[in-house]
Amino acid sequence: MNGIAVVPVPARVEPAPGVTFTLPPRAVIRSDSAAAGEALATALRPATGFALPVVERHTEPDIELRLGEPDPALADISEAPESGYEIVVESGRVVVRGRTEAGLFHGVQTLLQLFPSAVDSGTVQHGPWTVPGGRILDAPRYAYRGAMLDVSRHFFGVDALIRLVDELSRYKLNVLHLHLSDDQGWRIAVDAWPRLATVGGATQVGGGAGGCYTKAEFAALVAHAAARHVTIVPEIDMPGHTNAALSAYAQLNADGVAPGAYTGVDVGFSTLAVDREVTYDFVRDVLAEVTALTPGPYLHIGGDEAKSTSTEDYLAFMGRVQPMVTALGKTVVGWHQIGSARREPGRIVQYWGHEPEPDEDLRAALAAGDRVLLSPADRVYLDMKYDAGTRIGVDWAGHITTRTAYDWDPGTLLPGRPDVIGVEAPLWTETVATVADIDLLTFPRLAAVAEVAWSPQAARDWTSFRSRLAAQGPRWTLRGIGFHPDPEIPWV
Ligand code: TNX
Repeated sequence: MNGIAVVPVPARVEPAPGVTFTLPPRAVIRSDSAAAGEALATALRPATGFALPVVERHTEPDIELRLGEPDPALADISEAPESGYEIVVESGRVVVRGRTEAGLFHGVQTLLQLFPSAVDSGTVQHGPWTVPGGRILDAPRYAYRGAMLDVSRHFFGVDALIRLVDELSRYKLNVLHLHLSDDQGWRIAVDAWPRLATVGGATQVGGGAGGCYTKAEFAALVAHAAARHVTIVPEIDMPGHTNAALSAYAQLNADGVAPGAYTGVDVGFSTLAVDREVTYDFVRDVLAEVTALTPGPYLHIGGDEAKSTSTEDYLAFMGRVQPMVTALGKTVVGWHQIGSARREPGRIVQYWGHEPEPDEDLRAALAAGDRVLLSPADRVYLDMKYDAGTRIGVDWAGHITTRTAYDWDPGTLLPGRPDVIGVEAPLWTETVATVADIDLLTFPRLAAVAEVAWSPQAARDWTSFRSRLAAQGPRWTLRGIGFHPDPEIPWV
């Protein structure tokens, strides 16, 4: 296991020099979890061409996935040992142990990366399918490890989201936050307010067709993600960034007049009518229907760049809306601008600044003891260009190379030791119109963010990361991911 190319780097790796496991054509997988067993077999079958039956009982399985107590040393590695796993590779067999289904699933992802990269091919390849011997003990640094996709500025169908979820789960990311509403488009069907879908979802940046997820489509996405231990976090951005809703329902506007659709890229010009009671009926209905679609603990209410809402109105609005989220049994998440609004116990503020000094809203959040999700714009904003030559993207927070996205410590980013729950990399889509565009800006930087969020700070360094990342290149190519060939990485 010396020099294994796993991303994110495991907390502890103990190589057994000279030992190798080779997957035999008649290999049997015995698993305590049908889901984890199938995840492994489904990933291995196309390239190996082996049948790889998954069974509950077997006296001499080749690969064994066990639910139960892994090494207690996991508790020394991580504050979230329940999502951890142990892998032992001997010459005759491989055993993966996890205390939970999630832990076992993460172990399976590591095991897949221990096989030669040809294992990611969709067609039968030559083996031998060998795995280096040794032991891995691993668990996450942070419980929340995410990416965000803005499906409002440009709409992406469920297929594109499923493909993204699959990639997230390969790198042990466990949240996909969807920015479901903004000025340019409303993207989730709401039965009580049907014009959100038909009018609010009708277009996008540049004037193209737009779109809106039906409840059935969204439920299919949530189920696909749950099977990969990925939570969908829905965001309804309010009270600004709301032109799509305002264009669908005149009564949500202060002057009672619906504006036209918006297909540009400006921000800060729209606001819900904060002193109309119907606004709160609307918000309550929307949040209830979105809650019913998402089993996860979080509901994101946006709250950024409300430049057309007075401070007084903003505070009043957030003062009423946050308790609605709590009443629905969800944890409030908002961009860090909600920091100066009335504090809902346990809420999470998502930090997206890039200044050395915290701004007023963030200071208020930190002083109040809010939990913090880190999305520093100059580190993990996937819509920033890599360099001046990147064909899409923006640069208001600077250029972000893979190294910039990698070389920072979430533990020391903000002053005063706030309660950091994790890291999330947002992809805003003003300039992102196709799946190829998503790929270009997301890979390889997403893998860097995954390691920042998963691996202990002491286990990671740039030199090791760049060579391990290089080995992901052929895997992405085999999986049809068009990554940016960052010149700092020695791609193989
Ligand atoms: C700021 S980040 C925004 C988004 C834009 C993004 C473009 C945040 C909470 N708001 O509305 O899409 O910049 O980079």
